[in-house]
Amino acid sequence: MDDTIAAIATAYGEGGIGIIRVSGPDTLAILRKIFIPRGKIIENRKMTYGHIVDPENGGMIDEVLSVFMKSPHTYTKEDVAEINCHGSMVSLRKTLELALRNGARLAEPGEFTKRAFLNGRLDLSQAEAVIDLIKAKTDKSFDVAMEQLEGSLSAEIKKIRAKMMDLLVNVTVNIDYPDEDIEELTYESMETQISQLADMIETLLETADSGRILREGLKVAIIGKPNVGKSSLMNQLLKESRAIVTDIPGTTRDTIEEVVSIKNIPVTITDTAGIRETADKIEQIGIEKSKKSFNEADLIIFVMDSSREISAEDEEIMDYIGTRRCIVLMNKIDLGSLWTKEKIQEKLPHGVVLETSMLERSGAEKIEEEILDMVYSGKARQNESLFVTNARHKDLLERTKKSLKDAVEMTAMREAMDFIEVDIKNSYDFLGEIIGETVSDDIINEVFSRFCLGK
Ligand SMILES: Nc1nc2c(ncn2[C@@H]2O[C@H](COP(=O)(O)OP(=O)(O)OP(=O)(O)O)[C@@H](O)[C@H]2O)c(=O)[nH]1
Ligand SMILES: [Mg+2]
Repeated sequence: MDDTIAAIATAYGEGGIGIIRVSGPDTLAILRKIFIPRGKIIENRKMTYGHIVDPENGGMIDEVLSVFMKSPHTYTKEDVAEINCHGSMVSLRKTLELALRNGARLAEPGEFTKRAFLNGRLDLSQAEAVIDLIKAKTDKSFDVAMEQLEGSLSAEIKKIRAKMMDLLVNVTVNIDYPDEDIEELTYESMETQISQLADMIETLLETADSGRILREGLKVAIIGKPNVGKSSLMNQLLKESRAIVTDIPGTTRDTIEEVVSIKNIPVTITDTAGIRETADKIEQIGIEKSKKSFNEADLIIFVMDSSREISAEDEEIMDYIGTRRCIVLMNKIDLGSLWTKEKIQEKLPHGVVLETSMLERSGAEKIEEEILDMVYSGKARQNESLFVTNARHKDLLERTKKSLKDAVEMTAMREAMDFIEVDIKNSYDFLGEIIGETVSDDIINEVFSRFCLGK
């Protein structure tokens, strides 16, 4: 980290401005070489007007505003400069090249944030929140990432670890100095303490399913026979006329995927080709794709035409759904119903059955409510903002839980304290990995490789 890195920090493409970011010990020296301020001086933390000029030939590249920020109170805790160029890829590319020719190296993806982590400004879970923040698709996803960046998850993990450490110290003292005049640690007391720790981990884990969806989005596949109203539903959820709707069965032949925010949850909706036996080659391929979307979905919306008798195709689709999470829509309810909720519920006991009419635009609100309920199922509440969103964190919490469970069992069986101590120590280390205190370089590199350039 003794070198200086540079990158384009803004999104590629045209914009009002575009920013080149530089970080490292040579930042000021590089800035002095390539930037000529109007007032001749570059002051700390002061936005300065001037020009980017090639020192080799005096050629002017762009008219910019530039700021130099002295360490340690910067994003990376190093010296940082940000050059606000015109938002043209030509200017940005040339200014970056100039910085590179005058002492900087091109930053790797996520390297600025990695430096912030390695220099101790953020812990690992906070650094991971930065990428979630950038990629957040809805207000709620953004809030959850922001909360993590502010350190709410870290604080919780640190609190649990501190309790573990107290217990570990107590266990060690009892093992090593059993004759000293110290308070004896009973198995009963140990069991209570370890169970409390396990409960705290469990509470965090309960937020993980909702957390994952807030971060990655909920995948919903709309399936059903031809002509039942799948595309009409798609359009209603998107609030625009995206998919073609006609009264000809087999209108949708390819899958159509769109992302929409439903009650602040990022949802990827896929409208699919109606499933039926057909000799049409194009339709057959479409139906194969429908099945693929079906397999990948977190939630199935099975649409049926309630004004018609149950057909073999409906039966087949219901068998296919089995115990998957699903919402069944008795659509075209405006035409009357030949089906009853009970009949469907018999086939799909896990399903939530709703009556809808896409023609009369009734039912979409109920579907949205149902999606909301599913996402915040369990104990995770909608207005809570501490969620475990990250698969890496979830996995480490699972492992912590397992170790604590083993420890409780051994305590119950009155095993030697040394053995129990090992399990508590392991749990302590697993939690340490979440915040990056006990983590290998490989994992650090893996985490930051997911970032975009310039962050
Ligand atoms: N009466 C009535 N008609 C509906 C309703 N929903 C959809 N329709 C009509 O049913 C026909 C088929 O609708 P689509 O949305 O294209 O059905 P689909 O399931 O996407 O059909 P395919 O793409 O062929 O599989 C259209 O004429 C719609 O206007 C409803 O709730 N009531
Ligand atoms: Mg369709």
